[in-house]
Amino acid sequence: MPEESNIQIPGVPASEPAALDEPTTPREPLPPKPDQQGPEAVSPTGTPTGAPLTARAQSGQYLTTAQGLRLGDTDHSLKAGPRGPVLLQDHHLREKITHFDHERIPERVVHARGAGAHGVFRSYGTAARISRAGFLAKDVETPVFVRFSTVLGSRGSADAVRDTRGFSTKFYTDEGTYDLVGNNIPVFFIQDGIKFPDLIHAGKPHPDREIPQAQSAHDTFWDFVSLHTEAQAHTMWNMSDRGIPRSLRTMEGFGVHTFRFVNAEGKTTLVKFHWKPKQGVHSLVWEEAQIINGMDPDFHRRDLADAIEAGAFPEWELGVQTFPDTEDQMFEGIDLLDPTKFVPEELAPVQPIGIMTLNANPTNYFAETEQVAFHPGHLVPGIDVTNDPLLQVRLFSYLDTQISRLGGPNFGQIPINRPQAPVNDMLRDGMHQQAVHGGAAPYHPNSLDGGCPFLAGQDMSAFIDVPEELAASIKERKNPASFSDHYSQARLFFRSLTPVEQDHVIQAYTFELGKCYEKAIRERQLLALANVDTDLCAAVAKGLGMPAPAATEDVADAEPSPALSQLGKTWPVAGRVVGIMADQDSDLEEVNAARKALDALGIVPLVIAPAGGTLGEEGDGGVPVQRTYLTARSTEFDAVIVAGGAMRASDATAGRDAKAGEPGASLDPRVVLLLSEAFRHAKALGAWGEHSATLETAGIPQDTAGVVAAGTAGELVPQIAELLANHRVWERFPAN
Ligand code: HDE
Repeated sequence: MPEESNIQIPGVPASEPAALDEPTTPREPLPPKPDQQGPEAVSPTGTPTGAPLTARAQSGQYLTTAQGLRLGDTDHSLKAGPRGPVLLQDHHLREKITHFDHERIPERVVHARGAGAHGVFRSYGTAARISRAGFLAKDVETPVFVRFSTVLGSRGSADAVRDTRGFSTKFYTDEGTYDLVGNNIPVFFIQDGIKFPDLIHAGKPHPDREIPQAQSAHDTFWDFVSLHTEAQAHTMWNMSDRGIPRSLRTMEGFGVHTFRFVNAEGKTTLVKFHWKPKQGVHSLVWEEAQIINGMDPDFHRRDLADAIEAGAFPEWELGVQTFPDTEDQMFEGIDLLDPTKFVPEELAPVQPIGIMTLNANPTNYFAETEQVAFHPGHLVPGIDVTNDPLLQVRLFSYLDTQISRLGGPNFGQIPINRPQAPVNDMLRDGMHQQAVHGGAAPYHPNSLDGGCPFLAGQDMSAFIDVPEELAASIKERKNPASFSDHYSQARLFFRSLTPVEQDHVIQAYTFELGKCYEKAIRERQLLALANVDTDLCAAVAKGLGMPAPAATEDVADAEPSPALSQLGKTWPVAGRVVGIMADQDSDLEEVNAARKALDALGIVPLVIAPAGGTLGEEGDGGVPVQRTYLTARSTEFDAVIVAGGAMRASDATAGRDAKAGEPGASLDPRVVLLLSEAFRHAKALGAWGEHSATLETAGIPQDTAGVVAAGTAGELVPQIAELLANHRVWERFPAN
């Protein structure tokens, strides 16, 4: 090595310091700078895995490129002079824009709009006799991630549309991930998966103008369901209140298909899954839903996240209906392999097997709710599929769709999709491979890697396909004869509803068909309704101004199933929202007493006042305002209490000096709107003391069901809570 180790630069005297020192002996790499550490390692449930943690995103000291290069400027592109063109050599600009250009991934072809949450499932052990699934043993706690969704709308569409809701649960069990990918409606539109593209093409917006968004009220949808009559049962559920849930927290969930439980002895039982919300099963009314979609398109998503953030963790009990795994797989005349049929609870009770609590919001929507990949074929030992032809096609579709949606076959390595059981597969390489697999022999059998990994037996928790004897048959494109009844369950559902709920169904069909331009489609759907129920058909036909056709099919009657009605029960009131309308004339002590009394019941009190800030002095005696006349709309509240004195319209409104209830008094039109909407939507309304006069002035009749006048806030709140337990004051509906 020359004595002078400085690099020589032509034209530069050797005595000048060299630009660089070439290291001659290896040295330890520099410790990473705080802002250069990798992203935080989290388990699929969002909890840190114990791997070295870094500070949260955006909190590192210096901004860097994706390669860890510290940046001195990210606000100006590199230009040839301040007014000159931008230079291609600006590597930071190119990285920043290129990454941005690719931030979006394809949305789901169906169920694009969703909301997710983390939680835990605790099993009761009641299913242990019929399933050997480890997570169903007594008192086992399994982390879960749930994604609720609408079906038809795009990712940016509104929440409260009339549609089926998806209810997908990922159980991160010790024996591998189990996905229960269900809906809030127990029957489906089609019996064979080959029809799914037809169904979805008909339901999605028209291909020419791409309207309407997230709705079934259009010609192509009703064209399909009226021609394809096996869809009538599911459509009937959509037209009922189930199509517009009040909250994701107040929805039931169903596995839809019949699945198979396998116990330790290999004995099989057929099961249908049910999620029963502890919060009750509640819906919106249609006018409310339409208002919400404009006022707050994120209504369901916000409600779920707010409840979890507030610690009001929603819970669902998981239950199963069980059926003997007989050769014909029929139960009480119902083909258990027909996904357009459900089994009434009166014939097969739902038996609870565990409880799920959602207790954490996602940290990052994209990483978790968007990238989560469900698949009905993600099974664990003890749970298997059946030959339901819809389920069989799903087993292909869900894996397939993730490859284009998540960009390759390694989507299982995305944090939210990572199993919490050890993974020891022989899948290799592919787009977005994250693992650095060691070893030489990713094949089986091998001798080079010691023969590893080995195959497990049933006693080592292996998934063993249930041996199933198949009847000798011919290969053909045909349905079994037992699939041919398309109307009896639509009839059973409609006739099991209370008159109020039936009225909603009539209104919904009339609305949806009223939006169809083609007369032939309306006529054909009326014909289908005639086969379901002649009164229903006549009422819808009347609304459409069309003649009611006669039934063409001889449809079997079934015993109504009262369990299908959402009415007539009482439910916990915790988590419901009550608006308290107050103003400068309110008795603030009473307002605070009402807030406290509601809070003690777990009800969320929101004070609505003319302007934001605080009523009275900030501090103990003051009342913080959560909503103003401008930001409030009746749809946010399950009940409304009037606690204000005047609530007069501002400027230039006649009678502004008169007290409410006095001649000449006039209320702010937004107050009138809020109260009259709440009244029309059958919500409980109340006032104490002289404030009843405000209700009167708003046109709310006093001695009406669900309109409560009390002496004090303390007397009023329990009465409002009692009404809330029924969800709405149904005897007042409709109130037009
Ligand atoms: Fe799905 N369905 N589906 N589906 N489905 C998808 O998978 C499909 C069906 C359901 O939150 C897709 O990952 C076919 C029934 C839910 O990520 C896709 C058929 C039920 C979700 C797909 C059905 C469902 C999906 C789109 C007929 C209720 C949202 C993106 C054979 C039991 C999952 C994706 C989530 C999503 C296909 C029928 C529920 C394309 C072919 C029946 C809750 O794979």
